[in-house]
Amino acid sequence: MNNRIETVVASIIEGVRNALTKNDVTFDEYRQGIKYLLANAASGELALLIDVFFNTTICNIENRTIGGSTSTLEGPYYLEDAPFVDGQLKLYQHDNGEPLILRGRVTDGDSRPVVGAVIDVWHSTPDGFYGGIHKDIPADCYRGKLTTNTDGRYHVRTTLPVPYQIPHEGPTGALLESMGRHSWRPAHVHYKVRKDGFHPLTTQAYFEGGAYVDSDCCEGVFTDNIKPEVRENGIRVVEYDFNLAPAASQAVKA
Ligand code: MBD
Ligand code: FE
Repeated sequence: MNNRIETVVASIIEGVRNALTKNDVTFDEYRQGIKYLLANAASGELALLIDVFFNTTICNIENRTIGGSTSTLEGPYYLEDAPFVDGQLKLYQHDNGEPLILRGRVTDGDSRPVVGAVIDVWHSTPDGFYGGIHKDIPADCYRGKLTTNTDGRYHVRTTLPVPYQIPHEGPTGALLESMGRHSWRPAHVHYKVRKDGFHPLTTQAYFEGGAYVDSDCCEGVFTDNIKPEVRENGIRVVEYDFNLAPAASQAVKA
């Protein structure tokens, strides 16, 4: 018997029962719901469906309990095995997206540099897909691991991501549509920052003034994540510093 599972699952069951009761859901609708979930799972979109509605909730909890920089959703397209890169993400074929530099500094709770932190960076292709997830673009494109230097700094060149429409031919898009919601996310860059002794930080950068920054279908945009449009010698730069909370604080709220 696992008490944590009992507590959380019992509470989820209660929440679902309340929703069914409140809306006088019919047996027919109940069966339709089951059919929908089975079809969604069969299509391989279950992680997407769950992330769209619930990943931000988990981030809000982390932001309340862990400290460090603001975390936001990982989404379903993180791949653990992205290659280490040196200064440049691999682009796909005739990429004529706008050049973009990502850089910044990783620090600890005392503003000291975190040296040797590993930062996974991943983002959409200039035509709105993810390497290794959609179409023909290989998994090592638009993804890579960076390591912070002796000053805690990182930098990498890539091309500007674009607003991202979550797969809308599938059951997740269909559900959003029948709810009268759109299926777009603002253009974003994902980051996952890790170093032994610290709580991992998963977050994203959004581009100030960009489409859907105010109406992300995943509700994952927090003010701290919105970065101004900065150019250096004509090239777009996103400067993003990350502050890591100690790993021990994971246990604080047990
Ligand atoms: C994404 O690219 C994403 O970042 C999230 C959170 C959900 C779906 C697709
Ligand atoms: Fe994404």
